[in-house]
Amino acid sequence: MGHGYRFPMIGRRGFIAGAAALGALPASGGALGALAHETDDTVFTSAFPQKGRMILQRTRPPLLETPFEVFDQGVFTPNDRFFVRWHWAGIPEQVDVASFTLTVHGHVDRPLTLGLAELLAMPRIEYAAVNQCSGNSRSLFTPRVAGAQWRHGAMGNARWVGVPLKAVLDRAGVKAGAVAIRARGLDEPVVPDAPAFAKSLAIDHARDGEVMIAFQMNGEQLPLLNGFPLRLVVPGWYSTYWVKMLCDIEVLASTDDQYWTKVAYRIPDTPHASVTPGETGYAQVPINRMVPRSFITNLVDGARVAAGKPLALRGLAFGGDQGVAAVEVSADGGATWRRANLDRDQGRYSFRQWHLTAAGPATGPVRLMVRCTNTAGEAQPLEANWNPNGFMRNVVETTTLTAA
Ligand SMILES: Nc1nc2c(c(=O)[nH]1)N[C@H]1C(S)=C(S)[C@@H](COP(=O)(O)O)O[C@H]1N2
Ligand SMILES: [Mo]
Repeated sequence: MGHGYRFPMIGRRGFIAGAAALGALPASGGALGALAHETDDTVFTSAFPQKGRMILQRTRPPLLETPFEVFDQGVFTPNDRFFVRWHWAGIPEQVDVASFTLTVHGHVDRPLTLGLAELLAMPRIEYAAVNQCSGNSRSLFTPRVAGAQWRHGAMGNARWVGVPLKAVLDRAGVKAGAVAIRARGLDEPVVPDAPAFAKSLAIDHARDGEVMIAFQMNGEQLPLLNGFPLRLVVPGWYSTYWVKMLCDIEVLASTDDQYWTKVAYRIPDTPHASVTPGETGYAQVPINRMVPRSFITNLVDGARVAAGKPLALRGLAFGGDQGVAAVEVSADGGATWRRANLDRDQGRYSFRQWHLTAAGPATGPVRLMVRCTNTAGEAQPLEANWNPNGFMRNVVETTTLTAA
């Protein structure tokens, strides 16, 4: 509290980045695409405001993926390499911080309109949390499914600072009988009569004291494309709920029947949200909490390593909506596992780095598997899940090397 956080890069005129690039064409790509997590036809771009070199998935609306090598560089994902995903292309190119407001209305005693200065004056909370798209790693689904063909880079970890959503709801006074809040941002559909992106959370979840209205990411203001000036952070839950450019919170007295909650982002109500391709008639529920995942980050598929020499491995893991209890590595297809060393604990919702020196591999192909178990005892499955939206991949990943 009282640290005098300001928006250092903006004045009264608001956001000042090369915002024209929002509509720009991708920079020429491919040239540096030699890392095995990216293929020869991967297109890179550095043309988006406040973003460094990213994998271009789509230009309008922008879908930018974090190149995998970034995950080997630290436990936090730098803001300028953090992935970007929007549903509609109607994204403001700048936001005027002096006139921006957040409105809280609906089933409340006192509808509110808060300016940024008022929010910045409220008591703050801070924690690290992974923001991961429901469709992260979708390109690995077999059979292939429609949607952005993300590799593993539709995720990132940041330290978030903001105010608890609960504190703002308390100021408005939630009335008895409220069942949910629905959040939306400044972005707008570009198709007539299409539904603006909005997501709802159950009222108890919204008031758990952890769900945050964030204004700081890794010690800086949010990049425009990550939701400047405010976004919801819903730790442990998929990022579809992490509404960016948050400007409107409606307290609902009945369940949300709008498209983005009622129809979109639903998963089969089955173990691992998994069904058989072609299967129909199964029950569905809104996507919700994340599940554990882990990655080797210092070696990618196709890397050559020295036979007979100890092999230094390191990577990232996260527990979903729980902390990381263990990370294990197998070099024999899952028959035996060795426990990795866990690096510093940055909190339950954060990435956790791990490292392990594996025995020198014999000459030939080496298949390394990595598995995370979270503090609730939930481990990554050995078999990949499948669903028609390509959501919630969390199978134990395998990295194939050649020892020579
Ligand atoms: N206002 C708004 N917020 C949004 C979205 C959107 O389209 N509009 N997309 C959601 C989805 S599906 C994802 S994956 C995350 C991506 O967050 P990021 O762009 O900061 O990485 O934003 C979420 N919040
Ligand atoms: Mo997403």
